[in-house]
Amino acid sequence: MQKPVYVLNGPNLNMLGLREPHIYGSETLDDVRAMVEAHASKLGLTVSFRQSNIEGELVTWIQEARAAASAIILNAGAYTHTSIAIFDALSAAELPVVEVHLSNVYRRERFRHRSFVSPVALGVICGFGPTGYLMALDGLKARLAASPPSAH
Ligand code: DHK
Repeated sequence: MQKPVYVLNGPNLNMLGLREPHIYGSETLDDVRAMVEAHASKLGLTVSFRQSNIEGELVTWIQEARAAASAIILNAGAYTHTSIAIFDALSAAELPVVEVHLSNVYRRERFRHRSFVSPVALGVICGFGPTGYLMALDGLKARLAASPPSAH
């Protein structure tokens, strides 16, 4: 059986629905989780969907993913723009990574234009709201079918 796709969400994403809805939309993180789980099941994938406000916890989950996951979908929130620790963990994970952002970070402040995730990502999706997570699953499904993950 294929290992799950880890769908990891960083700081403040637990506030979705309440937080600046004109930027991040009105869906809650539970709504996003439900959409992701339903779409994954249509694709024949399983997911482990998580959120943390703590950088080190995200690093620990990425380390865990190396052996336990087939791929990672990561919205690292603001840590995207600051975290060398997350960059290092992703580099060591040796897994396909899709970077997702709800908003189009390139239409926003300059400090959001730099990403420590993009250089180690297979692909980047931003600006499509929660649909971006589903697009990431579609992309990974195609990639995993083309080159199944090797065991670590
Ligand atoms: C989410 C955040 O929390 C921000 O810090 C990022 C990202 C953008 C998003 O659009 O999902 O800059």
